[in-house]
Amino acid sequence: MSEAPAAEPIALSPEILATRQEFYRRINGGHMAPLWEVLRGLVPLEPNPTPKAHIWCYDALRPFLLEAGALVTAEEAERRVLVLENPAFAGKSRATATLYAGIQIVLPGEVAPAHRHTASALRFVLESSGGFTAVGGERTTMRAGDFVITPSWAWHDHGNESQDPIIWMDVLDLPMVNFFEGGFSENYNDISQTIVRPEGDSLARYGAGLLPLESKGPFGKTSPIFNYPYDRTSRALAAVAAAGKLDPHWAATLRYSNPVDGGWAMPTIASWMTHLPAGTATQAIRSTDGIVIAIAEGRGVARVGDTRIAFGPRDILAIPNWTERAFQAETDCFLFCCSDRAAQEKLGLWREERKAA
Ligand code: 1HN
Repeated sequence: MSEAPAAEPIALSPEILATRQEFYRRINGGHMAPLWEVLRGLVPLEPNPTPKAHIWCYDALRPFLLEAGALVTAEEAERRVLVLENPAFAGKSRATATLYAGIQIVLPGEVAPAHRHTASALRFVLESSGGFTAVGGERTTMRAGDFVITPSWAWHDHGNESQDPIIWMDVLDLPMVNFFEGGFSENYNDISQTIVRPEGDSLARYGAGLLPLESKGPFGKTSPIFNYPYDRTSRALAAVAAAGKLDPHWAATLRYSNPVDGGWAMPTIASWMTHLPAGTATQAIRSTDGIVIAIAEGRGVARVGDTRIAFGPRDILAIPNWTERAFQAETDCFLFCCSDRAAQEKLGLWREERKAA
């Protein structure tokens, strides 16, 4: 990227500087400030990302999650989650500049009580032998690798009637919602919501390449499919990769789409899955969105800016906006990815730059 030549700094006398400082002090008393002192920070030549590239290794994180399971019940905690805090945002509950991420555990027999909020949530299931979530009156069993959506303002509660803990990654658009100060939330009048449709109803109506004649979904701007099962996703991607040429920057990638309008599955958060067959690699690319990746399967190495990061199954990666990323797969890799691209595209902000080999 070519940089505009910086304006020559003008040498100013101490008298002029003092006069200006004194002026700034006086206008500051009237709650005003000189734009010319802050202009470059407000309008950078290009993004200067705040988040750091980071990996949360599942093997290191999992014992803490089980420890939390012994310390507090899901019901008492409301949501028993370890928040994944980007090192650049300590105490701010952010994995990237715009996305919250956490790891949630529901133990056998537990319920995470029903509530709803304006923030949209997604779940990517890391470990399960059959816990469930209920969304808008329908239950879905959550299996490892499933991508599950909780639309804005939809009632949702989680439960686990299996013999083993269920563990998943939550990603919410909370930093965006809270930037707009558009946060509302409400508790349901019972621990679990009333179920009004049989399991699988949404997938049958909206997820079979067919649509009801009246094809407006029940969830407004969010996809009416609220569980995109991993068996379908991984089979589709394996077929795409087997069919031939991989994209140099994206390998085999398919995005999760809203069947009603063909757009992203969620209004603010874009989501896709990338498959790199064993031994393949992608070339560097950067884009203005900040990305959270959960490794569904496989081992490999990510390069994020100048950092090399070895990853394995169920690890979580934060990729800062406008930072080069490239991946090498040692074994067959399936990467679940989500970012603020959906929101950025609506605002006309999203850009990408693909590096030549
Ligand atoms: C929430 O409602 C869930 O429903 C998980 O599982 C994480 C983090 C912040 C605010 C609400 C859930 C959350 C959350």
